Amino acid sequence: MMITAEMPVKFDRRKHKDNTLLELYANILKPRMIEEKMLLLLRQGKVSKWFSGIGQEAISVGVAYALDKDEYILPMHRNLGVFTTRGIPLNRLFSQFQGKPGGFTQGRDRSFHFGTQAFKIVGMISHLGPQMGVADGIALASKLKKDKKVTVVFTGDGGASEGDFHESINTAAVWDLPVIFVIENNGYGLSTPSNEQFRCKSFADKAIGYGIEGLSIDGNNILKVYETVKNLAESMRENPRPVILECVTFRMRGHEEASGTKYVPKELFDVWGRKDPVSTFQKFLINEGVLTEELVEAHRAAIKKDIDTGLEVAFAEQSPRPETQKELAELFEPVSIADTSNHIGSKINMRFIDAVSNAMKLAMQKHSNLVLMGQDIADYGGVFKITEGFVEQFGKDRVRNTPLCESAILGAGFGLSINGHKAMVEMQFADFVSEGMTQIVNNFAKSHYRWNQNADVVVRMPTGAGTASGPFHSQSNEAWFFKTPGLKIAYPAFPSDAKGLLLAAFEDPNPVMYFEHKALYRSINEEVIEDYFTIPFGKARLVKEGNDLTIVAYGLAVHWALEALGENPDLGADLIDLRTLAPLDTETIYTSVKKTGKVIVIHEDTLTGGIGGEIASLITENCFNYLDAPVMREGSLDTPVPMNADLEHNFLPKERFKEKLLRLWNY
Ligand SMILES: Cc1ncc(C[n+]2csc(CCOP(=O)(O)OP(=O)(O)O)c2C)c(N)n1
Repeated sequence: MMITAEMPVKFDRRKHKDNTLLELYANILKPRMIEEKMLLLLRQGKVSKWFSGIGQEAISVGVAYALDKDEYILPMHRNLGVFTTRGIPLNRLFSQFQGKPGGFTQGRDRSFHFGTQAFKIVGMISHLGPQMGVADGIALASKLKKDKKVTVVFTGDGGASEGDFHESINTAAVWDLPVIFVIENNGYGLSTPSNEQFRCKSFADKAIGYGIEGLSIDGNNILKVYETVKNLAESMRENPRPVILECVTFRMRGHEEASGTKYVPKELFDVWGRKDPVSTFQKFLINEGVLTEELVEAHRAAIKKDIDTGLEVAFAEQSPRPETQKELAELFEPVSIADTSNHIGSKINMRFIDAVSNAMKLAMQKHSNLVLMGQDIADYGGVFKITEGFVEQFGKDRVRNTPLCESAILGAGFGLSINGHKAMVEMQFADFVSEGMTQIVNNFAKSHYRWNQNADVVVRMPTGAGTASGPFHSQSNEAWFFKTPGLKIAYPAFPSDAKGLLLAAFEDPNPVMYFEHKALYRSINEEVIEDYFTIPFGKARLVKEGNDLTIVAYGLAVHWALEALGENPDLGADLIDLRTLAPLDTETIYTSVKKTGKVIVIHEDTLTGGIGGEIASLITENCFNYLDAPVMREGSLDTPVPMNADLEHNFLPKERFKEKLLRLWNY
């Protein structure tokens, strides 16, 4: 049945006990009263920004009340009722709103942008839609653990236009994940009315396209929301599957308080005002004899006291004192990984690709909670055959073919991590990571700093040119991530390093971008320790030693440098293979430059904005007095990667590097 504005809110008591009804009432009254207080504080300049959920409380409260307390909820910016119904102490919420240390983000993020494992809430990032892929991962973890839990994620009718909506529901459908996708259809996305946002009559209709169940209910009727979610959850715990639940409601205030409501026809406020979820429920309960005017007053007085006490505590709190060291230290979860690369044990000859595959196999054996995800990685073994045979050994639950949904799958990696797993996401080609940038640079990279939640995800990135594959299968994009605080980046050049660094990446609870150059996969090999070993991040390798100059390189460029030095046997150079770009081993670079006085940085990435610029700048600032020549760098042409092999060769910096190297030597 289509829910329309004209339909009155019709409650049906069914068999609900008085106590349940009264608890629901107390729970829906609380966010309303908090919001009324916040609007007052906003006018007094004591709160900076407010996204109001007035008129929509039945959804937040009904959903949160229907779930078990240990089931994850991923709310949005109008879901105060989720936080209050989960029982978060108000002083902590108020501290959070004011950026005080007693909140959940130590002043690092605003209002509802926080999560808390203690209350099983995963707060939003501003980008809205990516939240839904994260819910997929949490639900996948539940399914793998067989803990019979459902996950609820919220989105608005505006957020539902984002690609993440499609990707995450599609993934949940294919994997039968127990996620309730709640769409709060409140008529507007900022100022954009529904008829400019979507064409469907009801969001429930979208479900058929995903092959799943979809329901549309009156979002202003708390009993309806509560019963629907309760019934769905009971059934989904036994029979895991996703469901779309549209809750039709209305946004009674502006997008946020400063933005006003001029664009909303006034009569809509009248119609929906009569359907107010708090007053209609209150009236119903009084008519049912469950609630009295006295009880209403008693509830109000108790909540008011709670609010006043909470505010007093929050206002009395000092603002966080900036401590630079602390800010930097809390970007990552602390970790210490041993260097066991000197491990004495048998070695076998491995190509680069064998080393990557071998490391993944050992990591899967060591970490029973590690889940591999990627396109075609299961029975097919991946396009490079790195996971060939993995399904037989580890099963399809842990070696998962994914639909073509980079963003949802990266989000799912984060969700798995939130719910106790480790994840590896393979980009089929590093180029395709652009489809999932938000998850990496906004979710993975920022969550530990924001609310102390690590993203235990390794993103494998088959990268680079040299295979005449053209602009979309050849790019170097490590610099996209290098400039984002909160990510670690490995980029090995040799099979041993590939293995030791990948195993370290899986031990590290922080997000790691792991670049593996496709042209190295089958072109180089060496003796590699057969057993498990790790190489800690942030330690470069001196591949060659000499006094004339320093070459700083990583990935395929290390091999170009070796080739150039082979052609010039009289040139004595320190060749530094960075091995990891973040953290960057500046100490090894500076020590060498101070010795040689001349340095060139070479990378395959295009020159402008490449990592070489940053390294050159660091060297200039820190080694200026030791330099006998300008700091030089070389990279690919500032164009897309061309397909034709001759054009590609010209694009790549190898020949220009060789010339520049000699110029520097003779400087
Ligand atoms: C990716 C992205 N684009 C734009 C915005 C700006 N923005 C914030 S909320 C919003 C409207 C969201 O509408 P809806 O999902 O319906 O939720 P509602 O605010 O109505 O609850 C917009 C456009 C954003 N936060 N993220």
